[in-house]
Amino acid sequence: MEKSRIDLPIGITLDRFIKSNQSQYPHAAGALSQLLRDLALASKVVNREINKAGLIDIMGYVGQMNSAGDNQQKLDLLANTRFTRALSKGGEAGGIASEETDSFVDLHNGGKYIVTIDPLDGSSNIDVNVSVGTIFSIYKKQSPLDEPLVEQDFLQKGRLQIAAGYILYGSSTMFVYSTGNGVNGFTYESTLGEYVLSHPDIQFGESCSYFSMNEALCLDIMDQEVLNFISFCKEERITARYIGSLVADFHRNLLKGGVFLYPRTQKYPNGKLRLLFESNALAFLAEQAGGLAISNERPILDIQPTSIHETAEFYVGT
Ligand code: AFP
Repeated sequence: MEKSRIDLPIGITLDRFIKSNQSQYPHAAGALSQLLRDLALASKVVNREINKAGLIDIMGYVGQMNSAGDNQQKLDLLANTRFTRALSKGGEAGGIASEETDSFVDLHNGGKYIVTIDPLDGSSNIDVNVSVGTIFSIYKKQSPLDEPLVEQDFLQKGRLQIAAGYILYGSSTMFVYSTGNGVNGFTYESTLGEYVLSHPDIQFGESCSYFSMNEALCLDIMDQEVLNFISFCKEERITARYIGSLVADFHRNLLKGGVFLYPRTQKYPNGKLRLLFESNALAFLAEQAGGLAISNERPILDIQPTSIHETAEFYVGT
């Protein structure tokens, strides 16, 4: 059955929005809602840490113990710890696969959802105060709930995502997500400590204002069609914009209209970006926002993953 899009006022908090969404499903027990709230909560903690990043060297924190007795960690590891902790304490995620770890974690709680997450994407940009992001996907566990998680539980087509989203830590911090019922964006209001709806029902602009790729790769690109497309963009005087932080590049293109490319190259013959941690979530949002996401000439959401850290070429946008 087609789910109707709910009409809620700008400024409503993420919590209330999630609750109203849930009320559309009379049989929902609230597990997905709680999971989304856990992700939002962890993102607020990560946001606080990222905002302190410039002070870390000045304050001499690196390599020292903090007041809680923990060793200070690199921010991407810290983000991984924060999200993992929030999800395991929340109790709704049965397991997590993170870009930061080799294998998945079974939380042994019988939870019916699993989460794949890139806790801090674009982290090489942190030192220079450029936007970074968190990317997440939520799936239903495929194996019986009373059995331990198996790798196969994570190797699901992107099409099976129940929800997906990202947090952009930029000039403002945003939580953008979809449960398959349109894409909504919430901006963090730090004095309230709340995300509030600022970008309801986001749709890709019809015109392509930007193309985004690392042009230094041009000599290594393996597909002539991609080179032809880049030439076409230049002939059409489409503006090039590339941050090197996938969430930030995707977000700009989503709001303004544009295309992001990470093609196959000599160095990355299968593309660089990870299917489970980066591309699938953004592809889900792109399709929900009226855009396209393809890899190897087919929708990326239809790829059957064969390993957790698998990569794929990625073209997404208007
Ligand atoms: P880092 O997390 O190592 O900074 O990588 C970021 C990223 O995964 C993605 O956010 C960018 O779009 C892409 O890599 C940039 O890759 P290039 O440096 O090869 O352009």
